[in-house]
Amino acid sequence: MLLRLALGALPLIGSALAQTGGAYVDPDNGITFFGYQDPVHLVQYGFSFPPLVSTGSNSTEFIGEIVAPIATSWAGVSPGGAMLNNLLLVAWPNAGKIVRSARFATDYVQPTAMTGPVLTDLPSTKVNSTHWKWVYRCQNCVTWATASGTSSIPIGGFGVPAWAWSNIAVDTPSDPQSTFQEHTDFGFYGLDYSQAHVSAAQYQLWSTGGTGGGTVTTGPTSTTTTTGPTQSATPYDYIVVGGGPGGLIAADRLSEAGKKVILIERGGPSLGFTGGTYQPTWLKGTNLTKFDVPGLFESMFTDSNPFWWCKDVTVFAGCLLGGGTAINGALYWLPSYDDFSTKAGWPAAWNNHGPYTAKLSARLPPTDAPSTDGKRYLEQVSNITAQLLAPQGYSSLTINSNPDYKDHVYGYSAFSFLNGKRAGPIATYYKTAIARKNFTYKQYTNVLNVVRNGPTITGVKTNDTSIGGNGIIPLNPKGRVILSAGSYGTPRILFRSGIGPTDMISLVQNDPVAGPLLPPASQFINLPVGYNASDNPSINLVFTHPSVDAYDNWANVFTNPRPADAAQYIKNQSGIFAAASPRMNFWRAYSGRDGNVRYMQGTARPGAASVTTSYPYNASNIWTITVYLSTGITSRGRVGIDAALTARPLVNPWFVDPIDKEVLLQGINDLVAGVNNVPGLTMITPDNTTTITNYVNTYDPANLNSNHWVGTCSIGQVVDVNTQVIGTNNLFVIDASIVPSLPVGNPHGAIMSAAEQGVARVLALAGGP
Ligand code: 6FA
Ligand code: ABL
Repeated sequence: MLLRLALGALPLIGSALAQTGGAYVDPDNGITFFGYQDPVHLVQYGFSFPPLVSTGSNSTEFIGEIVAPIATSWAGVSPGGAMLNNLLLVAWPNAGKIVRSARFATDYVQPTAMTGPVLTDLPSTKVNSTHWKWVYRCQNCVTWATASGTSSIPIGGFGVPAWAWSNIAVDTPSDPQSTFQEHTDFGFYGLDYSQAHVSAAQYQLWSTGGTGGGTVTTGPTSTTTTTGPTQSATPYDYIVVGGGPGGLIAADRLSEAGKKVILIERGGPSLGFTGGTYQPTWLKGTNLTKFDVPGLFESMFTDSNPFWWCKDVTVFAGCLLGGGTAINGALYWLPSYDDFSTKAGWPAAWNNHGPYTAKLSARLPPTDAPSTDGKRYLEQVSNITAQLLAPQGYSSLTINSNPDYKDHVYGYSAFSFLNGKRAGPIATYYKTAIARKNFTYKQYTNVLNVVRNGPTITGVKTNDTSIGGNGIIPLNPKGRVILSAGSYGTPRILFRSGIGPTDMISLVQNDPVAGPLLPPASQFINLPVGYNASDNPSINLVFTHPSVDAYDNWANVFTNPRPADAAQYIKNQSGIFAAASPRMNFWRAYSGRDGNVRYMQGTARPGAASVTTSYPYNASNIWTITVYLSTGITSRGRVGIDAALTARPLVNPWFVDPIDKEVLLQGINDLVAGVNNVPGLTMITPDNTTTITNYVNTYDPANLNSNHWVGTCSIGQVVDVNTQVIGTNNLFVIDASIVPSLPVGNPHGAIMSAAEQGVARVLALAGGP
């Protein structure tokens, strides 16, 4: 029970602090707090003080709050910033109530009860299934006695409050003075306490239980991620599961049509305007998060705190508002005719994607010059790629102006960014949906299964048991559920609903939690969910060229960006940070010996994910071409779940058909044959100790993954022409999983066009709400 790792053991490191707090208004109680959200555990800590006075003595109290995801077993704060000789406030939930106390420690052992502070819980204190929240008034809390005199919160100046967190329950949860083990994590943030004061009238209102009227007037803003009050079991016309591109487009169009819609997303906010707060220090004071800034894309893979990845999917998948489009490279291609062709597996009725793609590009026009000043930056890689390709018969094109030309063409990388910021479906479709009164957005809520009576779905079961007591969100009569949980998430929900291959449903049956939620076996629906899975195999080739600025391999963009580039971006969202890493894309068609045409795609960017070479090389000149096999792939794999219900590939989809590999090898060999024609260009991975064939043959299969999974609920196999799950009356799928074959480019453009078409068909289908 010793608290060896102690807050006080660390020096106060004010100026060196990575994080600073700011003002925010808690939407639940309308109180202006000054504080911080710990980005790892997502706990919000806030304080609000009465006015500072220039004559006489200051008030000795404040209002505070701790808002914690339910995984937090206990959390505490030290407004003074150290563990020893300081006011410590700790809280945890127990039986639906908050248990809390003021503590004090004179050594790094269990802090004991502190006499002096008077704690009063304010009315917005609560516990629900996703969060607990302690909002309190702490009187006689600003100055306290210590062995050597007194100590205080520095309410007129800069302070470094500390927080402590644990996922290990306290020993006696009902006892406010319970002992507990040392915190499992702790941290500090900078807070200018001189700014953390509100008017006397506001303080009076809030400290006596009143709410509302809060404003943010000073300091950087942040928003709490608190969920609202407990939801009642309101029925909806449409329940959309998953806030990725498929779900956002579906939910927006359904709500636009006047339907009563709820969108349920398991993750939290992403872009600043959605409530996201995850920022590097250099963006403090702006409303821009890591997800907003295109130039932070490569840091998604190197962050020490990647809370956005779905932890129960074994490949990269984004579990936050926007799904993959909140964290992806945002390469954005308007679909080609082939992408929706019958040959690709689409029903003939889907071939004419034009009207739906037009709806998409009207909402979200692609750009190949995303910087707000219209200039292109860091273009050395584009120049060299052009020098490599032009002699091989490639022509330069604005790719999205000619979506059907994909043979021997290259062009600037195009993105789904707007105004120099990540946009995708979030800054467009979500933005319009959230403004509608008939649209409800529920975040941090995991849908476990659909609830059904044979072929008729009556609602969805969520992990939020505060809803109607059992977590079920019901449908209105004639209501419909749309699954948009992605190529891994949607199959898992189907398996857990008794829909899919027998072996997958058996795994669910064996699970002590999910098994009892299955319908009776007589109602199982056997469909090839998870089969026909496809992803582009991709191979990285790493080069050096003396003209290339590898941009420090993007290693410092989050923590320590080049100052001029950071300043330029903050000023007007222009410059290097206004684009993700890719600079150039190219395509070429090949005929395989089976008579099928397959396309190769290339993406060129500064930097490299890894270098394996026997050559000496200059790391500041490295750049990468990722070569993908695209349209025409014949290999397919299988996606499913394991006994832990973790979603994973069961059969890898790459190079199952040897002709896929032959064609990609041919493409790489052709590309590499031109390297010697470009002065100064050297390929370092692979180097001359291995052949291209050996390089490809020994490539780590995990690295072949290009994150473009489609097909696991393919149209015509799992869903019908209207995206309705075969054998059900009112269950639909609108996401990447219905796409039967990979489109020619990175897929989110084609997926969004498919979502536009899918939701139009659902709305047009008779029998709905
Ligand atoms: N596609 C492109 O076109 N261009 C790119 O540059 C590109 N890059 C990447 C990339 O760099 C990475 C790292 C990844 C992972 C993907 C990339 N993609 C790119 C692919 C593209 O993002 C995906 O194809 C696209 O986002 C798929 O869209 P879907 O709508 O089918 O699915 P998502 O996974 O995006 O969204 C599913 C949502 O459902 C998530 O928000 C998730 O949290 C939510 N969800 C899942 N299960 C749920 C449940 N049980 N309950 C509630 N919500 C759930
Ligand atoms: C995509 O479509 C791919 O899914 C991503 O894998 C790709 O990003 C982006 N677009 C941009 O081209 C790459 C990163 O550039 C690499 O640094 C990273 O190692 C890789 O994704 C991980 O799959």
